[in-house]
Amino acid sequence: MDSTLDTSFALATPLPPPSGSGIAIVRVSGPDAFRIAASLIDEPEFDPDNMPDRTFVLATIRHGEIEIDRAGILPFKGPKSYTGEDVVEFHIHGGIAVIRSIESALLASGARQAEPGEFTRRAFLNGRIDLIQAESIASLVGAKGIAAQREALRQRAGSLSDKINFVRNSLHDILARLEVDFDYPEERIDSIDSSDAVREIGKILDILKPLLSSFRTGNILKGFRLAIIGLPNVGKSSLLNALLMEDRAIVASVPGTTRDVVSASLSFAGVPAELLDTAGIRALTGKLDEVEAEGIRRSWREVERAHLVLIVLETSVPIDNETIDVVGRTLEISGKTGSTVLLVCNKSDLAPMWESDEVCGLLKIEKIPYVVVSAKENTGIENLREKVGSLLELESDPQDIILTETRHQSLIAEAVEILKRVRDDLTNGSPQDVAATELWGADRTLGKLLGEGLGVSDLDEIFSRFCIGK
Ligand SMILES: Nc1nc2c(ncn2[C@@H]2O[C@H](COP(=O)(O)OP(=O)(O)OP(=O)(O)O)[C@@H](O)[C@H]2O)c(=O)[nH]1
Ligand SMILES: [Mg+2]
Repeated sequence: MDSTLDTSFALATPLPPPSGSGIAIVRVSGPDAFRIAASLIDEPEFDPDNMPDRTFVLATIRHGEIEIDRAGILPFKGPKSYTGEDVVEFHIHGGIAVIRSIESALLASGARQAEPGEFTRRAFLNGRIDLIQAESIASLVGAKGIAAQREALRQRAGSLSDKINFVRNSLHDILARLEVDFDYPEERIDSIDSSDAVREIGKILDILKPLLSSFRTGNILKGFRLAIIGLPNVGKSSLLNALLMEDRAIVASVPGTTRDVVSASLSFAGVPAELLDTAGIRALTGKLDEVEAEGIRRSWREVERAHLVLIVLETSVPIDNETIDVVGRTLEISGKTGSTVLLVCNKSDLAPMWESDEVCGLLKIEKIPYVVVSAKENTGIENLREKVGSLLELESDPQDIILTETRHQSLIAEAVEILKRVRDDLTNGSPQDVAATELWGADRTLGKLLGEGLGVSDLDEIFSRFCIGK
């Protein structure tokens, strides 16, 4: 996209179904937006300079001899518009013929079809918003649950940008004092010695490191996978049904009922989740038929893909080696994938053979979280839901900032690496001018988060994930 911006347009609402939709909105932005709109508006006269900004007017839209629609026109005068330029929205009837004819009229009047995300890109290029805020708009549009929506709105308001600016200001402060030192070694008034610099860098790391670890939650907020696993007949399918409050999976008293993965959607604290009920796991020996063996392989595959694994245990029968093996192997996998494991002691309505708080000891594992439920009697299910929410930190403190973008995570990780290196080098007596050069590198890396120093192809990549008309 050319940064000397021309005038472009796009349908800002989805293409309507064959039966049409109530309205469709076509947005036009750029230096000629008002002139082009005026040329298409038959009556009343469209004169944004002499009417209050953002006033909705009903007008007849005509291109040459052809009447296109009787529609609402909403002008936004730049620079106080979404893109920072003059913008006109045509709120037209949502029929495909109406949409196509206004698009042809706009093309014929000299506007160009906008690319995906172009309006937000214009807002960024015109300095209305920084790049983090621009990306938050794509996240908001793509949010599938209220948690992701809330976080996108916070970042749109500048929560993460403010934090990055704060960190960069602290860096500039250290740099100014380091540079005084080596530019004017005789004037030691405002200078900093290496141990002070090390301490100040430590404070910056204390801000950036928790931000980095919040990325795990940020990823989960977009939606997570929850696998339910365990030995046959422990009540996995019953648990799925209890969580869903519907009779989704077949439950039967014969072991080996579930043979394939059964998936269902559910939301936890505003976060969409995919629940996966799996085939009961038993040792893959010659006794198993081909179908059950394949089912078990699929169960393990779900454990590998899950963000959270619920291991269902049956407290009404003694713990056996097979149970210990399933728990051990799950923990081994979760250690590699970084998933969370929760033990679910089921069938609490039956006389227990063992106390639930002994479970980790009996399983010969370190203490890990557990809940006690009866899937059949529907007890403990609310507690289980709450436990899932707290383990995955779904209900974050409104003050916390959560990283949601891989781009942000990798730039911050890069800055953290540089800062750690500078801190260690200064501690080991390395010269301050070398440290200053490195710190400027960290500053540039953080600047990229806000969009500084990025090329056209970087921006192309970032905005390509936006939808047309945004
Ligand atoms: N008493 C009691 N019985 C339960 C409970 N949960 C499940 N059951 C029973 O245990 C049996 C097996 O339940 P399922 O939900 O099919 O167990 P599963 O783990 O999915 O079994 P597979 O699919 O064969 O691996 C059924 O007879 C259920 O009614 C519970 O909380 N209490
Ligand atoms: Mg089952």
